[in-house]
Amino acid sequence: MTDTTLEQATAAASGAAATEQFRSKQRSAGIDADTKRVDTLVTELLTAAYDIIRRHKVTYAEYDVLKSWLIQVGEDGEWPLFLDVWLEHVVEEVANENREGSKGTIEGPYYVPDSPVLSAEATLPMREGEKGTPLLFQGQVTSVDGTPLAGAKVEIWHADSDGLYSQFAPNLPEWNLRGTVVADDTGHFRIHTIEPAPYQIPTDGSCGKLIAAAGWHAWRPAHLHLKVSAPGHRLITTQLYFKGGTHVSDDIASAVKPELILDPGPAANGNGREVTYDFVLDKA
Ligand code: MBD
Ligand code: FE
Repeated sequence: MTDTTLEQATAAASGAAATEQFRSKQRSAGIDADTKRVDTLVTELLTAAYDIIRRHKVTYAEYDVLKSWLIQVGEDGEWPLFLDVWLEHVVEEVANENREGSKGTIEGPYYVPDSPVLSAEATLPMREGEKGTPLLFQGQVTSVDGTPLAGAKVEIWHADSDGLYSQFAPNLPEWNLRGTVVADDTGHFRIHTIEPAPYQIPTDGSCGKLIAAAGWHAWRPAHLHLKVSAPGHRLITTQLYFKGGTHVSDDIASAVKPELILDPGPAANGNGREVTYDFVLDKA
């Protein structure tokens, strides 16, 4: 941090951007309201809440704290952050329980579709002199039967070395550290980027307040986000982490799986690190 005139990242600004992004990409478009299912799910959720209130003798003072906190989450635009950090991992677990190919994990609030299309070997869009250890992330996309998936799409997005995501923090180029890499005719890709920093939940918003009030920590381990897809196959949304990185074993979003931890070695060209990770896609 050298320039104190720079606009600071705030919970409300990134929350507003995440809310807007979510509204434009909802998977629920066209879903039919099934009265019976709504009744079952909401009744069970409320029943669990009644049980907690009775067991812990929740007071009116505590009820009002909850009420004002919930109001504030909305005002801060932090519902996408809250839900993706504390609930999405179980939705993902259920959605992907019968996959045979690579493991997925949560998408989180900071995916933006339609990032710049790049060739099979490419450097992600980044600023001149982008800070961080250079990273070569390479691999192959195949089908569960081993067939290479020519032209598979590898969408990648990640934080910079300050833990900030383009389009959700101020003063970053629009597509910084985001791209859609098209694998070659053997399904291979080579992506040149920099290693992201761990991500800290904004401390100045309602999610940060909850974390402080509960005595938790606010960190996700450093991670790469990916969506990998090919015709006739199930798209996989995943994240990859770095062995030995801080908070790999206590991610606030509970999204780390052992299969998703990379162990990069020194880069062959002597500049930074490199790692190979292959994606196996289930048939659609
Ligand atoms: C992130 O970067 C993220 O990946 C998730 C899941 C939640 C908050 C911030
Ligand atoms: Fe993330």
